[in-house]
Amino acid sequence: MTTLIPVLGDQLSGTLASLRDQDRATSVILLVEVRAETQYVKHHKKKIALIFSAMRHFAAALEKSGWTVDYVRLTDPANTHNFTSEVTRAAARHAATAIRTVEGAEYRVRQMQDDWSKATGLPVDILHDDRFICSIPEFMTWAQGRKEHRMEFFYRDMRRKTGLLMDPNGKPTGGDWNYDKENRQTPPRGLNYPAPLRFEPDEITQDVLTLVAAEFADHFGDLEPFALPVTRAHAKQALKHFIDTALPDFGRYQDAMIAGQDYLYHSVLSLCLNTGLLEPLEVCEAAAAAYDAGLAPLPATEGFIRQIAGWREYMRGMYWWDMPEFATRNALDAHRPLPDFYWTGDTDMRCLAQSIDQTKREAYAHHIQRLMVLGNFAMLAGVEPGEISDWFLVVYFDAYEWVEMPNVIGMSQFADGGMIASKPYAGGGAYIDRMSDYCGRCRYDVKQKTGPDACPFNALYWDFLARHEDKLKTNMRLRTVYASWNRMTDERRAEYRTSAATFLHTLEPARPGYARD
Ligand code: FAD
Ligand code: DLZ
Ligand code: SF4
Repeated sequence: MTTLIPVLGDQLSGTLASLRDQDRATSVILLVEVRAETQYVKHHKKKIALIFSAMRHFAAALEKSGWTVDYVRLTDPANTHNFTSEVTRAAARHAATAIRTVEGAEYRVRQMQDDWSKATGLPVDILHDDRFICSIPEFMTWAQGRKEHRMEFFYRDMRRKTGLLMDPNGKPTGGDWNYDKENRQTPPRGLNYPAPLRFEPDEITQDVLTLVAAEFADHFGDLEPFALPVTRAHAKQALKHFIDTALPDFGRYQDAMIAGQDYLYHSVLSLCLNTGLLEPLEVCEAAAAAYDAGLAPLPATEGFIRQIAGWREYMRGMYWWDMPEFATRNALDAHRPLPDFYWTGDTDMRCLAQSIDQTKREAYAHHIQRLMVLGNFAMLAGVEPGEISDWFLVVYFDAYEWVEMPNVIGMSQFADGGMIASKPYAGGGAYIDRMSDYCGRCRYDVKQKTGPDACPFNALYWDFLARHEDKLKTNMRLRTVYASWNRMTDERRAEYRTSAATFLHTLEPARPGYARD
C-alpha cells in the first residue's frame, strides 16, 4: 500500500493538506521539474531559478523530517516534462495504490489533475488548498446571487471570519474597516528606505543558477545577482524584517514610485506567499501582532492586511468564479499588439523605461508601477488583453495565472467589463507625476497636453475615454471626467486625438518569441 503525493512547485508548505495525517512509511512525495511549466509562457529566468531552488530545498527538508521523496530533475533523461505523464510514471515506479494531492492553483493544472485517475488507474484524492483563508466553495457561496462583486464587502467577511483587527464586540478595530484616507502620501525627499533581506545562494541554489543559465538563456530577465528567499527559514526572516523595518510606513507611501528605489516600503513577500513558503494567515497575524504591540500604526497594518486577506483572496475567488472565460475577456475590444519596448525597455517614456528595467533586473515591480504605469499604458494604448497578460505572467517572480489574470485582465485592463474594478484604472501624466519622481528627468513634458514633446499619457488618456465613450459614459464614477471632455471645444478634442494617433503610430509591435515559442 503506497500513496503517491504529487506536490506542485507552488505548494511548498509543510502544512499542505496532502501531507497532513499521512503515514510517512507508506507515502512517497513526488516533485518534478517540468519543462512544460517553465515554457508554456517563457518565465523570467529569476522566477524559474526561484521555483527550482525552493523545490529542491523543500524536498531536502522533507527528507530530513522522515519523508520518502522522489525528486525528478529537469535534466533526468527519463523526465517526460508533463505533470500527468510524470505522475503516471511515478505511480508505476513506486507501485502506488492511491494518489493524494492538493488542487492546482491554476485552472490549466487543475484540469490535468482530473485526468490522473484515468491515466494511472488509481483512486485520486484531490484536496482543497486550505492554505488560503477562503476556500473556493466558500467564495462561490459568497459570490452567487450578488448582482455586483466588490472586494471591500468580501474583505469585511474575511476580517470577521479570521478575527484579524476585530474588537471583541464584533466591530473593526478603531471603528473603521478601511483607513486608506490616511495612506498613500507622496514621500518627502531624502527618506532612508529599508531594503529587503538578501539571501546569498548556497550550493543548491548555485547548481540551479548554472542549470537555468544553460537551459533558459533565451528567456527574459537577469538571472543574477540572485538573492531571493528559497527556504521556509528565509521566508520567516523576510517576514520579520518587513514587520520590523517597513510595515510602519507601508500604507503612507504605498503608491509612491521613486527611480532607483525598487521596493520602498513594500513587503516583497508575494513570492513567499505564492510558492507556499509563507501562509497568508500567518503573515496577517504577524502584522496584527505588531499593531497590538504598538510597533505599527493602524492605517499601515489594516492596509497591509487588506492586501492579503482582502485582495489576494478576492482575486483568487474571482479567477475561479469566471474561468475559463476570464482568459479570453476583451470587453473594450482591444487588439493592438504588445509594443516591443515592454521587452527591451527601449522607450523615452521614463516611467515605463524605469519600471521595465527594474522588472528585468529584479522580476519585481510594486503594485502602482504594475497598475498605473505598465498596465495603464497598455489599456490606454488598446493592447490586446491576452498579450499584456502573457507579459505579466512571464516577467514577475510572483506571477501565477490565478492571481496574475484577475489583476491584469480585470483590474488593470478593464477587459472583464467591470467585474473586478468599478471603473478603469486610467490615468494621465499628472497622476504619475504626483506619485513619482520619474517625470523630472523625462524627455517628455508632463505639463504639456498635446504635441511631440507632451507626455504621451496625457493625450492617450483622453483618446481612450473618447474611443470608449459609448461603453463608459454611463459609469457614474466617470461622469465628471466625461463632463470635462464634453466641455472641451471640438478643436481641442481633435488635438488630443491627433496627438494620441501620432504617438500610437510610432509603437513597434513586439517580435514573436519573447513570451512563447
Ligand atoms: P505588498 O505591497 O507588500 O503587499 C502585500 C501582499 O499583498 C503581497 O505580497 C500580495 O500577496 C498581496 N497583494 C497586494 N495586492 C494584491 C492584489 N492586487 N492581488 C493579489 N494579491 C495582492 N500579485 C501577485 O502575487 N502575482 C501577480 O502575478 C500579480 N500581478 C499583478 C499584475 C497587475 C497588473 C497588478 C496591478 C497587480 C498584480 N499583482 C500580482 C498584485 C500586486 O501588485 C503584487 O502582489 C505586489 O506588487 C507584490 O509585491 P509585495 O509582496 O511587495 O506586495
Ligand atoms: C511556474 C512553475 C515552473 C516555472 N516550474 C514548475 C516545475 O518545474 N514544477 C512544478 O511542479 N511547478 C512549476 N511551476 C508552477 C506551476 O506551473 C503552476 O503554476 C502551479 O502548479 C499552479 O497550479
Ligand atoms: Fe511618464 Fe509622462 Fe512622466 Fe515621462 S512625463 S515619466 S512619460 S508620466
